[in-house]
Amino acid sequence: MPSTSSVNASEIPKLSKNPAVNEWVVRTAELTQPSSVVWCDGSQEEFDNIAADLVESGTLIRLDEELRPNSYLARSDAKDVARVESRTYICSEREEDAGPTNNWRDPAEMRAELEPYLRGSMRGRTMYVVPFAMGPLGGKITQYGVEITDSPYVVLSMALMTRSGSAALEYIAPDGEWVPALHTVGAPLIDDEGNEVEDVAWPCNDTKYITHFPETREIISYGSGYGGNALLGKKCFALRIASVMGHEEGWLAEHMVLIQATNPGGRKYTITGAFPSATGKTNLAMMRPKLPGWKVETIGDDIVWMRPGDDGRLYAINPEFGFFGVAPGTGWSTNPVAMETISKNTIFTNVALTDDGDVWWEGMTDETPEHLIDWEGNDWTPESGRPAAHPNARFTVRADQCPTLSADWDAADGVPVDIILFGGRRRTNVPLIYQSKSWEHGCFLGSTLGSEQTAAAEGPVGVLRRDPFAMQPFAGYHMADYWNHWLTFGERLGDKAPSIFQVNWFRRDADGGFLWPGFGENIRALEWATRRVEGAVGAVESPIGLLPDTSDLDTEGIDVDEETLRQIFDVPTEGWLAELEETERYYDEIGERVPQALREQLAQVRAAFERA
Ligand code: GTP
Ligand code: SPV
Ligand code: MN
Repeated sequence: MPSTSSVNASEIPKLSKNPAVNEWVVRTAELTQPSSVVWCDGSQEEFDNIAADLVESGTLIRLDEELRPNSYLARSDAKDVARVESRTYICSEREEDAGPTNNWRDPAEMRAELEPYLRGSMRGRTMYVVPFAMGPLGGKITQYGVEITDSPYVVLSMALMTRSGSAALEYIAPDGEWVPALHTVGAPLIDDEGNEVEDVAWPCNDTKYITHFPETREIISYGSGYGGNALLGKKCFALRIASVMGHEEGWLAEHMVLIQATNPGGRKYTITGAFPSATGKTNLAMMRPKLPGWKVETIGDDIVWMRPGDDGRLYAINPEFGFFGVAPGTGWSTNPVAMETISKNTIFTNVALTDDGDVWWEGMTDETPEHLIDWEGNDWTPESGRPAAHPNARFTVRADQCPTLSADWDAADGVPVDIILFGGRRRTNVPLIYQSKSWEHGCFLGSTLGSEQTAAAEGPVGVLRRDPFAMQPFAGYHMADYWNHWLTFGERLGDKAPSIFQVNWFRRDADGGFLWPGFGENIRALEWATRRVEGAVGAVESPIGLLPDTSDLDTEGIDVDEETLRQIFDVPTEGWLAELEETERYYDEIGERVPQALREQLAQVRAAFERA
């Protein structure tokens, strides 16, 4: 039974050294009217108690202890399965600062619009206060936040995904900076007339708001309990708010994977890669390289913060503490490291349940089980004609369970970057790998990144959309200013700038099959990139950039013949002229602020095709 009375403000503990944190907690409780307030300490005991309560209430199913120790399955509401970009807002003072890629609202108007939704939104529920750090505690690049949420599932997720609880709270100094992040599922257990409402396994609201206030560095999220809508340290803070911070302070917040690849000679390369949602970051982060003698170590799979160090190089950290990875397509043959990582202590959301109490999803094993309970809780057989797991089903797990985690992953001030990759899902046009001719040309490649849509957000799957730097849904300010910010690093870093490459693991043949085996074989493309960085191998000039001489690409032992290689590296003039026209239209949409340097790059590529 929910308590019908809301918490008394005078009874709320004030645990922060920072009075603004305490005041915000009290003010939020007065607004949302929960029945109790709990400050989370981040302990294992706290985690286990909340998980046990959620099992009892039916939100979590405890998986078989032998097959999947200390792990849980959650099934979301069928209308709450991914990020909702259509309901995501950047509320900057001036509309032009949000730019054409964001939904904009006036901050005062948005606050007024949200107020009636937030008022009483936590009635009958517990309000949890979760202090968290993005980055290693005490690190130079690290930022702090406090998420208030009425979702215990979110509390567990934050415990796995961030450094959270008392330890993080300690680092929020009395006058230190911190980001308030308010989250409610928008499903009070007591209605406006004071009547009790029955709880459901996955409370949420049909109305959703994911709002950001960049000037005041605030986040308010209403109505969803899923992923980036609700784990506010992730896309809301570490990308949308942090990108604004980085723009003002001279650093970069990026939707990137971060790995170290070591060659057989023992030389280690730090590689970051911007790939749109569900386009291979986790797979690259945990790659088991198929070339003999190579080793890949994991630092991050989704978000990277980078800033120039004292030695003039670009240093990168992963601000997160865990992985929220796409389950479908992750299997023993494609990504064994991920499979080991999620062998225990994992929360799965929207995957299928096996008859013996384990999880399953499309692509996990070669054989499909004969019977499952699907992600919506219904009986399922291979004849059902629908996927057993939702295409955006995910696992949530701490990074330190990853067997390939780098010893440097926690390095307070990060690791210096050698190579930056940009990659999308592209059936046509884009070769497996090519190098940019310069930093500016590399920024051009980033700005023109396109990808076929996935189930990670609303919209038609498979349709090509522009996703510059994989940041289309995540840049918290004007996209053209963001491009310009990238351009400024060329001068700042000079000859210490990382080398930039474009990659595409997803090119198809005429029958729609993938031309390139992908996954662990992608090391063959990376190997070429590292040899380019060493100056150990030449490249072939083309209108779009520096291509490998295909004889320099190691294809020994894989089923890629010369004709396939030709298709993988083909640069069709007609297809590219159409693409460039499309790019020009896209630049026009972004508007007058598009940096002249990028317009010039576009003109140069076009001129090169016309010359050819
Ligand atoms: P977010 O967490 O949404 O930001 O995405 P992500 O980029 O981390 O996505 P992830 O690595 O989980 O990729 C998801 C999908 O990409 C899965 O369906 C994989 O099977 C597929 N994938 C990853 N790498 C490759 C590859 O090299 N080739 C092919 N064909 N598919 C790949
Ligand atoms: C993405 O969509 O890029 C994700 C998943 O990484 S979410 O955290 O839900 O945004
Ligand atoms: Mn992502």
